[in-house]
Amino acid sequence: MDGLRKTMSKVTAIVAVIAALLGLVVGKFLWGASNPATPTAAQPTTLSSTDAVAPGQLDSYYAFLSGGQSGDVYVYGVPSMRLIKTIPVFTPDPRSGYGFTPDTKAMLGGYTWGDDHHPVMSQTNGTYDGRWLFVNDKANNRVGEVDLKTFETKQILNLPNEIGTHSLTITPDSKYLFTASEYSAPLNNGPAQGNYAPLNAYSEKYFGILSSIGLGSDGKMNLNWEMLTAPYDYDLAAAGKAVSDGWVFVSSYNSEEATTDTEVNSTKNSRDYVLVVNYVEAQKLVDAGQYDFVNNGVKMIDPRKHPGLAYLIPCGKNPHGVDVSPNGQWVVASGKLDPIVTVYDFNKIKAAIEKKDFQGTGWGNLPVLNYNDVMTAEIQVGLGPLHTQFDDKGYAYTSLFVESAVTKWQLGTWKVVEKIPVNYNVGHIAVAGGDSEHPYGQFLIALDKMSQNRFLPVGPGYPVNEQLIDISGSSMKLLREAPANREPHYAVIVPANVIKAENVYPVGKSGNPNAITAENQAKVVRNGNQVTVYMAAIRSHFTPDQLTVKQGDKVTIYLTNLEQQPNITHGFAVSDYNINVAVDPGQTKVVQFTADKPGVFPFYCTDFCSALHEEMMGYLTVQP
Ligand code: RUQ
Ligand code: CUA
Ligand code: CA
Repeated sequence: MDGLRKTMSKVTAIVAVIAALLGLVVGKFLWGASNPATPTAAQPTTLSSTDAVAPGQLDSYYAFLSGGQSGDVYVYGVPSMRLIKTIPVFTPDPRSGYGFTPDTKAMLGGYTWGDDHHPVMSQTNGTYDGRWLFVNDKANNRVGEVDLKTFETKQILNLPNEIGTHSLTITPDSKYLFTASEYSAPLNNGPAQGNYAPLNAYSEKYFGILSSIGLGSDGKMNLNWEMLTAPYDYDLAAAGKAVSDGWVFVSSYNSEEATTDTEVNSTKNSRDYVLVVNYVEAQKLVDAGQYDFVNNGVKMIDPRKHPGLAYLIPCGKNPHGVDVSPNGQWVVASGKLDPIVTVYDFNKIKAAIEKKDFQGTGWGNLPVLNYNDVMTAEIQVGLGPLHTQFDDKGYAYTSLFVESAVTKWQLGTWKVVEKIPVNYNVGHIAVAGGDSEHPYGQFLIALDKMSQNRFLPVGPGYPVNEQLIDISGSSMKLLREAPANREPHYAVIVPANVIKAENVYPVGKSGNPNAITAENQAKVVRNGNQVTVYMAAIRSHFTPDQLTVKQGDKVTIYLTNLEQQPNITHGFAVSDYNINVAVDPGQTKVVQFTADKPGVFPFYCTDFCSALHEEMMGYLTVQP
């Protein structure tokens, strides 16, 4: 036995040597190189409730979930509910180096978290097109944009006058995004301006803000204008579509203008309002230079001075979501404190505006439409309705927070057809394509704010629960569920073939002037105490792999991963210097630091890239 074992280990050793030699002869590129066939996305199929995605099979849909207080976007495969990727948007991410490199740090602007609520995807002709994903940050009043070719954050736009950027919606042509403030603030709010107004001046000096963001054909966001609104608290916004294209609808729950004990004081009125804004007219005004003033560099519109821009529609007490049906005709507001959703007919809204059929005026003399003239149905959906989504078969689905259920009802007949319990306290629900003019239906994810007896106990901080419901048949079926950390808030779900993800960054095509395209371009450039390194990473070494600098030198490393084989990411960490980045194939990233600690510091690859991954290292020598 012993003899056999020795012979076997000798054979193993010889095989290893041959393999190593082969690797050297063919080149260093061979290490760890296996080249699995490029995966192709599965086409959407109709699944029965028992269908699962077997190991080795691909999902048929992507779900993009806003990561709530994590400031990230989570990417799930549907129907497996497997988490495939976490995309950092508003929060630094040590795994990738996002927020640590100078460019991404500048993009984050000093903030180290965000509160993402509402993801929206770019659309073409009212259909999701898979180019970009946008998400709002309620905490720090920003909108982040993810490039869906690379699944990386490409832009963060600050909204200077908005406080509590909560809603986010996109027009069917992707020309505009709209967001509204959940909270109100005095103009010129903020420490830099020193303009302050006490809370007892709330009604006169505080304003809500509706922001219009223009989107270029290259996907670049620009802040077009901001509109003053009543100092209410705005929840969701929904851009019109088809017949209601050109309008945006915003729900507001604090028409009481409560500033203390809001829980009680904002629920005194029996009705609140949906704000209706004609954004085409507002844009024309701004294009003609007829905006009212500039605040923090933003063109501001005061709708009190321009009749025809904004209207108020009474709605149920403390509404939550407002949603527009795929054909654009039905505007649905959820009561939250009323067990009903209210359906308005946009054609009636338009007719009332044209006929000036108003029941009176509200904030700033804005016309208030006559509820009974524009309302088409009040549907008894159940307790605590929050959000409504639409499928491809003429049904709507409303989440019931208090009742912990999803109600299915029919457009046109306004009949409730079915209800399914969820676990529990559901916030948003997302139907595949449910925000667009062309929903895909088939799947609904209930984003439950809480879970009870669903997962192994993990201490007093409970996971939330994402539940996948099959809505393709005549009755809803719970397929599976996935716990998550606090708190995915809302989701966009699209068929897998809508997304055209890149496999690698093509070397030489990045347009980055600091990228190199071959190892022999690697170099170190010194200019006084500035040391600039153009470094290459390719299996399984860095070039150069010895860096000698003087204590106090400012070091900038442009690190290009020269790999063109998918999947081969290299990391770059420097011991004791608190530095790590991950560089994907063909990508160039910047590492910048002051060499303030003398000594010898290994740098090494942090991404397990090959059999010689550990050998992929070098030395930074800092001379005292
Ligand atoms: S909205 S959970 Cu205020 Cu996203 Cu409803
Ligand atoms: Cu490169 Cu590990
Ligand atoms: Ca209220």
